[in-house]
Amino acid sequence: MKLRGVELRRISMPLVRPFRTSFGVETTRDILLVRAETTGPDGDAEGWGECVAMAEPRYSPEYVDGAQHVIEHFFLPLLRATGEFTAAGVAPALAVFEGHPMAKAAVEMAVLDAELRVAGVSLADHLGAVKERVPSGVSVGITDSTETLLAQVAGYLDDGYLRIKLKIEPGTDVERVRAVRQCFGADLLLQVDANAAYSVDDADHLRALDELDLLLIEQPLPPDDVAGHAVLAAQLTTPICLDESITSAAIAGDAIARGACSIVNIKAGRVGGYLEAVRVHDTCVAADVPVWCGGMLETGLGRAANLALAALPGFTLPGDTSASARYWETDLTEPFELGADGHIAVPTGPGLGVVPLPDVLASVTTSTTRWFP
Ligand code: NPQ
Ligand code: MG
Repeated sequence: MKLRGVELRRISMPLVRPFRTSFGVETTRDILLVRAETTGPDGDAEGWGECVAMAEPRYSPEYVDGAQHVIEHFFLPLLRATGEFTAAGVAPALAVFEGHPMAKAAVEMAVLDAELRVAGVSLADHLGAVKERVPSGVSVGITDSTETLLAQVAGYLDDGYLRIKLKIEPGTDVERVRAVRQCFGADLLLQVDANAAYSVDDADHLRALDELDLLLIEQPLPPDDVAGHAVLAAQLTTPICLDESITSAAIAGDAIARGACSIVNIKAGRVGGYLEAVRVHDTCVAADVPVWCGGMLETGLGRAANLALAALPGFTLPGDTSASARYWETDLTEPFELGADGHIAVPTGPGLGVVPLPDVLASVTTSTTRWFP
């Protein structure tokens, strides 16, 4: 196929409640959408991509203005010069540029959506999904008090979420997690995410989490500290799961081989796209390492794609693939809802299987940049 044109659209979406992590608080998502208009022997199409980069470079070095800039000034000119290409060819073509996985992932997602719409194939089928519904977990932000945390967890369990993930930071960590465990009992599927807030010197402190029977502790140490995670893993009985550290299938294989993690969180944006995310999955499955699908507070577009990914066979733990209402009063697409069994249906239509609702899209758009012709 060839690109006919591209629209880069920025939208502003208020969260239903502020989301606080060890690295900061977010109340409104400023999101970059990519709409790719393609043409090929089987017809014209358009596809949507969502860039998961945050407004500020805190979770990773990427940020939304930077992502838009690198797409406009480097990625799209290169793809235009390439002429004919396929969705599978996007990542190899863009590999001449270092880094910027979230920006690359957004472009690949848009092109892949267009390609699959022409082919009449769902993203789930294309990626190798084996499930029609996936179990849903929820990520709970850091709160001002233990009481507020317990009330929020109770609300999410009431909604039907099957697994709770608590964001943690030094100072309140063990006490808050213990309170949740005591309040909701031994059967609650519970895990924590530190977003790199600790150092390997905190091993003795983090060992207090071992008696709380957690599914995993996610990314306790900085992204580059694979060696530190291996040291920590040897000192804790709680399994270590890596998020920020895992930037490719090769790095996932390396982290596993070094004993740095026994579970992997997969986010397509962090690894440069859904096609690389499948390769991360395959690497983990080959090493007998369970995976689950992370989340980046996506709109219904990214949510649809995450559900497709989470339906692959190696995703044996509930993901952060929450319902639209966890984050949005009004989602950009038809909302994803949690079934009575705590599962969400994987979209079945061609491509992502969803599109932005025109009225919602118009009302949240803050800028639109058209790219050639
Ligand atoms: C994580 N997500 O697993 C991330 C981090 C995260 C669902 O816990 C705005 C946009 C705020 C993306 C805060 C979840 C965010 C964000 C946290 C991602 O580490
Ligand atoms: Mg995380």
